[in-house]
Amino acid sequence: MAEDKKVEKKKAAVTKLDKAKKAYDPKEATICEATRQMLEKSQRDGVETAYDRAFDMKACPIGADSACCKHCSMGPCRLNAKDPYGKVGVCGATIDTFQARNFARMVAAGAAAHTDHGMSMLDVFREVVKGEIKDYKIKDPVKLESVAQSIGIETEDRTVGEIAMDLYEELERTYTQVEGEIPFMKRVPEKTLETWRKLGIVPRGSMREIMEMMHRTHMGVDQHYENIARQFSRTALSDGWGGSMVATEISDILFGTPTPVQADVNMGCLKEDMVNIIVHGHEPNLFETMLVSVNDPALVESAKEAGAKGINLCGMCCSGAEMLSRHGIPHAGNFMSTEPILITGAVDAMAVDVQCIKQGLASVAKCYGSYLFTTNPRCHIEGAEHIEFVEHDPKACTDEVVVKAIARFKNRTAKVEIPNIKNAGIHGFSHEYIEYMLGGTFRASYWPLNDNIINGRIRGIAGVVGCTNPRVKHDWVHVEMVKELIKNDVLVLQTGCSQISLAKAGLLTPDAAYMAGDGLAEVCETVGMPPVLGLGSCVDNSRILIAASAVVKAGGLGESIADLPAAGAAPEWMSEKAISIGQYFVASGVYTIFGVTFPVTDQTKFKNLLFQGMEDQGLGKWDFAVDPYEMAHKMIAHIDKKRSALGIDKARERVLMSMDDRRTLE
Ligand code: MSK
Repeated sequence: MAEDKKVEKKKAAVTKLDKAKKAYDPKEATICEATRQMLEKSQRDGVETAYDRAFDMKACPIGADSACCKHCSMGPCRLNAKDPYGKVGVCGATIDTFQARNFARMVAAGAAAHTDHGMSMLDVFREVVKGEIKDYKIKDPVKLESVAQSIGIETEDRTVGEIAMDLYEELERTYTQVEGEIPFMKRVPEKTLETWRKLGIVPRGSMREIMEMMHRTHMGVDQHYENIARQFSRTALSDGWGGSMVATEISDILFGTPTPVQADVNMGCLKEDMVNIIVHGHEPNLFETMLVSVNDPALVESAKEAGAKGINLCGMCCSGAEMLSRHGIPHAGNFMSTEPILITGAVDAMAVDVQCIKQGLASVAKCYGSYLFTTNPRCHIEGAEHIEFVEHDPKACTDEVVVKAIARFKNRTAKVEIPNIKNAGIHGFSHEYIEYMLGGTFRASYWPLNDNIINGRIRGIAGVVGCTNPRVKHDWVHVEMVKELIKNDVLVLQTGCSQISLAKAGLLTPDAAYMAGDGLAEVCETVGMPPVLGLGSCVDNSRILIAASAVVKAGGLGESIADLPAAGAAPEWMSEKAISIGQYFVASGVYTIFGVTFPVTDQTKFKNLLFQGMEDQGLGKWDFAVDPYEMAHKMIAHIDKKRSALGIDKARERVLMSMDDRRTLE
């Protein structure tokens, strides 16, 4: 008992800020005004956040270079990044083996997170189709048909139920297939697939790929960095073209394919006089049911009886991005704002499911008397209350969260301070909507996009995605890099926390076209679209892959994804999922640049493989820079290199010919 008390005392010490210590400057930590305001308040209140911890604790330099190995108890071993080939591990493993194995395990963990998410969605879909889950239904039968057709399932004269069951059985192979190619390989451009077949990296089911990846990186198994790299490419592809793609497509079928919707982002979405509930995480089921609960007349009445004007529901991180895209639900902030929002004192309950949930939320929530509820059996947090979310009776969980949030509202003691900042924007672009927006209902096509790339109005396409990270100025790298890209006529597609960074900076509105170069601005003004298109959550990077395939198939820009004038970036990444995403972009043929830090040792064969060798094999390649302008210009240089290879490096204006002109031609 005395021991328990000691532990509790220690815990309190680490969550309460030592005001005597030199603190970081919130103005230097973020460009998000709302987050800054809350960080200043956290310092006044003596509450510690990830910003304090990042300031206090330097990243481990050996780990940052990926120069350590703890795969067995003969070690852990560490090598010298300054002299990478001067030493080997106790077993004889070289620096290249160290790095390749570490990188591979990051890919495996990231891929596992996305594919497990996708598999959960598929489980829900199966139970809906069988009639066992009644709270959800197939909301988008048109998408159901088109996904089924894309992988060769017969749809004519068949019921929705029949198509759906076939689709379930087929997509289950995305996870369980022991040999042969997974279903969505049918969507990959032929030449890209040919390259993968030649390299032996066409993915089987993700369970097999991830299992093999973990086996190969066990002590004493695969000790050739090139062979390990082939398997981590295959594992990453089983995520992007497998697990993540299933998550996106099934979520669209069940909950609706996003179409553009105007919505607000930022902490000003909280309302002092209402019961505020935040949903944070990744799987849309919890949030979809929470939406039902907060609109339940009995619960709304109960909130009013407690003195509130009603119940206010907001999203954060990728759960938030899903609901922002599908329903226009306000989004309160990205990953590095999840602790700061609790400092408002206005959050009555935060319900979380999986991924990117900081353990530190529990102590910050406790400081302000807010509830933090975990809901998923895979994610419990010490100090948070767990209310299990069960899809067969989903409202039981969400109703309980609402009831407790109402009780907290009634007994709020924390002083409330909500930053009065909201930013409107247009969200909810899908690859289907991009096709419709550019081509129209009767001639939906990617050709107008390709035509504008060929004629040079649009220089190229960039996918800017990923997290935020306290090791760099929050939101700043995303925003500056994207501004530089659009200024240079690069159309930007976004997902995840990056999309929210740009939405807060006002770039997800058609008006932002004024910041774009003349060519891109002309296209945006003609179509009425923003120069930055938000495609949803981090699993929705699969939408970018599908769009890239559609661009190849529309013609005129080469035969494989590697031929496209396109680039990818995660300027403030932090998670293993980001590494898996980066690797499936690279393996798909995309030049991909990361910021913050990159887990390799310089001047090693492994780094060279990632940064050049993969491109030589017909894939894309990795790159790294910290400065946002340098990152943007590296991407632009790659786009220009591809334009030149395609012979479209000189802008070609489309000439409208009169009959006289035509006669002259003849
Ligand atoms: S939530 S993985 S911080 S994008 Fe998808 Fe944001 Fe990165 Fe998590």
